[in-house]
Amino acid sequence: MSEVSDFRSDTVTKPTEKMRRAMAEAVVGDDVLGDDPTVQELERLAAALMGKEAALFVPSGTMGNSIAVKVWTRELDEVIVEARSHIYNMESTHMTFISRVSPRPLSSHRGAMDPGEVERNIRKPSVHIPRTSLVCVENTHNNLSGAVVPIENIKAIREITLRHGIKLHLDGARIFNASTASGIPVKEYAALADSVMFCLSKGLSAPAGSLLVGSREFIDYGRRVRKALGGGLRQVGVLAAPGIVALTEMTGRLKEDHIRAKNLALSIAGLPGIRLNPEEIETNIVIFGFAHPKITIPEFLSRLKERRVLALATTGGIRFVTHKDIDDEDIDRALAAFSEILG
Ligand code: TLP
Repeated sequence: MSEVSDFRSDTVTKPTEKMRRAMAEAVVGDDVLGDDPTVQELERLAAALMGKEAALFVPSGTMGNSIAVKVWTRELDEVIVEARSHIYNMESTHMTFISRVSPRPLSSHRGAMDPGEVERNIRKPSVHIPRTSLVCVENTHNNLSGAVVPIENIKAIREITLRHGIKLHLDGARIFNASTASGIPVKEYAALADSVMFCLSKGLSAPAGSLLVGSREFIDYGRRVRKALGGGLRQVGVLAAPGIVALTEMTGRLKEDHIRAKNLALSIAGLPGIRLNPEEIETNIVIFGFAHPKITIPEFLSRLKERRVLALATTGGIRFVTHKDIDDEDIDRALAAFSEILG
């Protein structure tokens, strides 16, 4: 157990010893000039894992999503997004800021948009209205407690995008969590999308970095967009090296995070003020509504903090995320804090 039990996000993990060694020993070159062998190795590995032609190493998930939207759209276009998605709510409006396109948010059942509604929202060509060029799906769905979007739903949406000649982008920041929970290989999810972004710096514990995968043509253009956004980095093999460790050694342990999140959810579900259905916790994110007669959300978070338990307020209430640096003793500390505060 660490000094502080940090449940704010799976982004808070520290690199493993092996990652730190890999960083120190990485063979590097200049990646903007295209000759960093460690970045190239990571990109080859990512493309192979996802069954795509090519991959691009980017500094963050937000940049990966921004590049995908920029490549797949033109000004005056519209993008169908899920209403609670990260790309729509938590990426500082890059759709309008960078790509100059408008998002069209649709509601969903736990991240799964109704395919019929997606189809009804694809615009008919007209000089008056935007052109729909892209649909974005998020799996797992962060703001909906890490829900796994069923593959059948993505297949149905894919069929519609193909029929209408528009693109499908998958925000797979936590696609390995989706795969762990569903037993469906990441390649099968990726096969349904024209592009996939996934993160090394979330459950997989690398210190930084995400990957964008897709066709060779998509990635070649995406590389130019990355440069224009200031995301071309030089001896970045030092960051790609822990990314390789993340992909080869860290995906297998995600199930431990899922078990801990479920146990936490089951233990707190009945406590006063907490609104949570533990059956809905499928991966490593526990979001619960909090409405207590005497304690506000900020007060609750600060009382948790006094007990060395960190969590975040979110639109749905309070968020706890399990990850590599949370062990059973951290869960016990959190549960003790819950019962002391809520009694
Ligand atoms: N999510 C972060 C915060 O922004 C909330 C977190 O702590 O969960 N897609 C999804 C589904 C994400 O959850 C995130 C990060 C991103 C994209 C963006 O990744 P980064 O933070 O690397 O830009």
